[in-house]
Amino acid sequence: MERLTTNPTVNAWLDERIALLNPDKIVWITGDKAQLDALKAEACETGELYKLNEELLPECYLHRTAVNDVARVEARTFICTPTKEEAGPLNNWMDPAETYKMLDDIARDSYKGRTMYIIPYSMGPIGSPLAKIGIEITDSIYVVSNMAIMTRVGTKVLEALGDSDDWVRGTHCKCDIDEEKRYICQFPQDNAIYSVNSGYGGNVLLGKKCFALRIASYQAKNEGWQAEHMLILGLENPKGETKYICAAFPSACGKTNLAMMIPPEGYKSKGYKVWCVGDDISWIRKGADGRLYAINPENGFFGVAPGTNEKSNPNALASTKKGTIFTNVCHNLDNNTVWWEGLDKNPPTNALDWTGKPWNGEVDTDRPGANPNSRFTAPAKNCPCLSPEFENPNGVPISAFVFGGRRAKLAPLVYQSRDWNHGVFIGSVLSSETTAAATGAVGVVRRDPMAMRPFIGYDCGTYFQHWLDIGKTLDPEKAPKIFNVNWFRKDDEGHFMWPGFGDNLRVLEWIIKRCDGEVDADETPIGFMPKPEDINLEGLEGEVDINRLKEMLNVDKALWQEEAKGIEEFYASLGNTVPKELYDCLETLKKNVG
Ligand code: OXD
Ligand code: MN
Repeated sequence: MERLTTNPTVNAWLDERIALLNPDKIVWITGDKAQLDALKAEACETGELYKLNEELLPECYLHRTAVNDVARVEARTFICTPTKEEAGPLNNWMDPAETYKMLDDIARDSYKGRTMYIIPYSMGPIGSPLAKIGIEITDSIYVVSNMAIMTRVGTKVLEALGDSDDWVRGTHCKCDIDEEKRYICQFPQDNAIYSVNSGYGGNVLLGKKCFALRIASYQAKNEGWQAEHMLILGLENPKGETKYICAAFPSACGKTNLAMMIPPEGYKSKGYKVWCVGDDISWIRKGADGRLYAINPENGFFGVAPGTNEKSNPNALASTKKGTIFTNVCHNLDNNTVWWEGLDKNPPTNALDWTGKPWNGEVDTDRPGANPNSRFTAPAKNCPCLSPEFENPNGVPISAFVFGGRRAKLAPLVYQSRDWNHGVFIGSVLSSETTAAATGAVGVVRRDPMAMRPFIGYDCGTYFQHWLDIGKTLDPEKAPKIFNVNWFRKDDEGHFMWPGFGDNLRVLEWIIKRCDGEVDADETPIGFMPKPEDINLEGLEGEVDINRLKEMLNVDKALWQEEAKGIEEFYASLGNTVPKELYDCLETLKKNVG
């Protein structure tokens, strides 16, 4: 075999994998555009990809996954640590030795008659002190093409790796897309990921959730940094000063929309700008000046298509206009473009639905044109508000961490933690009420600590301890301030009280003012809250007035007593690794709202 590196650990691993998987052909992904284009052309011949209208959507493709393979599968995702305790109560666990054997038995000879693609990739700008390298092998051109958008791939990555052993081994085998034999396994101690019987994004683009969150969170604990499920945005004021915020939200809370939001008119005309550094994942480390710096380890957006439109997120929509791969959206046959629910009010009448069956545009919820979890994989460089700091190898300095979820009645529009440990407490009990978008009952509170529930690669209580430990290394003056937001509060009639989208900037502005010590706050039983007159409501006349805002900032003690009970139960379910400091915060909360 031709080799693109002399790295002995890479070559030994590849030799072992090749002997097991038995490919007909081996192709190293070099990162050259010509190679990637040729592969996509090949995939178009087999039907794996479909080339879209070159004038309207240049260099864009459509892919359909198997109908049984349209989302991440948490039930089939495993953390394989030597002991079950290391994986903790929130993860599925299997024994590493037994799991390797089982997966090898499933994957053996599965590349026969196929090509093995070797993808060297960097999470983060190549050579950045915050970046890390992985190698994924796959038998799917769809995976190669997506990885080439979502990460930095190719020969340059191998040059940066040199002879180092610090890289993540990723094996992906499509096999037969058999649900019963689908496994997404992480081996944190071995820097290894093994994914079989899926061809869907989150399960097979191994740099994303598998590496950048599950494996990286484990590495981060051992190496003194943080891998978080957080967007990064920069808020530039009219003086040209930019402050950066990292924010974590569970699914279906509008994270990509917040990361790319357009300031409301009054702000825009004054010169405020929002810059997107990342929409999903942050890798965070202390810099030489004692502040925390974050990079986005990704190089593209793997966004949910339905609901993305000119109003909800024009920047995301613009990002999909070139060099994008669409997965499981509706195919408009009249002009060979794509459509999804919520794009506009004109569904195509001559179309194929996401499964490839004829579809006539009848908006019938039983048979949508696009799968509700259909996606776009779009290059970050397409984003009109991409931060000029996107490629900065040292990352951006973080002023604030923001946690948020959907709580119809409980959480106020915004509040600030009393200190770092209290902020960790707030993140640790992050919760969201289920929406109709997910299966199961609507309105049920799901605890999703730091929005990391399916992504912590080790024990949850130990992860909380790591957050507390990071705090101990920071000068409180330099540590990011920690906040909670709730864009989804409802009034007694069930109407959302806050307009959301671009108007969320009004809340971010208050957050930055708090970080800069420019504004006072009221101390309440749950933390610091804005004085209502300090949230700018100019331009919201007729939508939100000061009385409505006061309602949104109300803390209902009876509801918080219930919440404290829920937190107590949640902590109890996590076992004895939940740090004492967090129980102390819970006691304070109980006392304050009792
Ligand atoms: C995602 C997710 O796809 O968090 O980003 O599920
Ligand atoms: Mn995510």
